[in-house]
Amino acid sequence: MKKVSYILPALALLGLPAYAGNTHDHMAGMVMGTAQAQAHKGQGIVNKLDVLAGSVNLTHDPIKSLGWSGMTMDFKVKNKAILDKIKTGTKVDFEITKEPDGTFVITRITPTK
Ligand SMILES: [Cu+2]
Repeated sequence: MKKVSYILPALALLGLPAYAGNTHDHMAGMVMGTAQAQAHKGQGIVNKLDVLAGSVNLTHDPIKSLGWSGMTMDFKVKNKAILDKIKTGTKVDFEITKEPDGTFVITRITPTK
């Protein structure tokens, strides 16, 4: 059984570069598992904004409830109207929930006070 303990960390390391692009693929989501609409709170800076497409690129801080480290990534928003008061370069508080397809969408986003 000793070999297993060597192999698993090695696989984890090999897997990391594949996910480093712009998505967390979710072990963490599976562990959290239950509630489909659980909101996870995060903070970040808005790098890019596409109101028409309903997408926003954020550099977010670690999100503890998901076990995510901080990173830069794209999110879709649940409702485009919530981007009305958001501008590029703004520090924001946001909430994301997991969709049935496994992606995370922003359900709330507001400038950090
Ligand atoms: Cu991320």
